[in-house]
Amino acid sequence: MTINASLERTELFQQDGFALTGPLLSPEEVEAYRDVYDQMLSGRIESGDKRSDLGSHVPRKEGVEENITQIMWPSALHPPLLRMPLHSRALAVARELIGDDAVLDFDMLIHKAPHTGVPTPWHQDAAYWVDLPDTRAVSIWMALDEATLDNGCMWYVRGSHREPLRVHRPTSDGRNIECDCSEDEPGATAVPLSPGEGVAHSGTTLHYSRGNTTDHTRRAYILNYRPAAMIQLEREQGMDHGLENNERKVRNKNAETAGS
Ligand SMILES: O=C(O)CCC(=O)C(=O)O
Repeated sequence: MTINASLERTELFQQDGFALTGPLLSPEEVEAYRDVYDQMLSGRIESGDKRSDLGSHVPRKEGVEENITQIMWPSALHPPLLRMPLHSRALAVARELIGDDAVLDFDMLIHKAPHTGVPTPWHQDAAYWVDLPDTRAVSIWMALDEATLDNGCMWYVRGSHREPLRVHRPTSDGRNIECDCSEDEPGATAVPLSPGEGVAHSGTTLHYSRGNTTDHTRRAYILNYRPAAMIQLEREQGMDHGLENNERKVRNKNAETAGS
């Protein structure tokens, strides 16, 4: 499968802060990723402290392991993923969108099991990250299931990447972060996707997803890219997105809550 380099996609990304990538995987390839994904969810491939609950601030219903399962660094936990097609295709899209010096910073899985019903809190990714002199960053969010309004497709606020970071605060249990925003915000846009399709967003684009209220699972694979020199700067400051220490907090001074 070839990825069409399209000027339109780059322009949309710069203008809106997000843009569809189009198909990244064939149906057969989607099946292969689902297989690895499910082995991670079941624990057959261990994820240790890289696994956490992005919705842990909401009481879990009986029998629910996590409201929103988040597994950082699947490619480090299971290196064969690096040789599967997604990484090279997503890298090509990332380079088209933010420049040829983009390399993989980290990857992650975010899963919403049927009827867990917990929204991903509104946030801008950059609030989780240390402030860097070059802020170019792109996340490629790829659906492994049909992503719909009711199972938690992504929502973005068009143009929010050009505004200052909002103040972020820890979620009520202190394990994740959030900011004020809603679906009523001007420019808020839902992005339903088919399996194997992706959407790219910048590090400063406001986003969230509804809880999964359906009978079906919502699996997403997310890959984050930024300039190689900035990754080196991050790592020098101990920022590795959970590879060594999976602590999720406000790190960007521009997004700090007064007194937190
Ligand atoms: O999958 C989700 O619900 C949230 C994804 C997200 O926050 C991200 O990709 O940065």
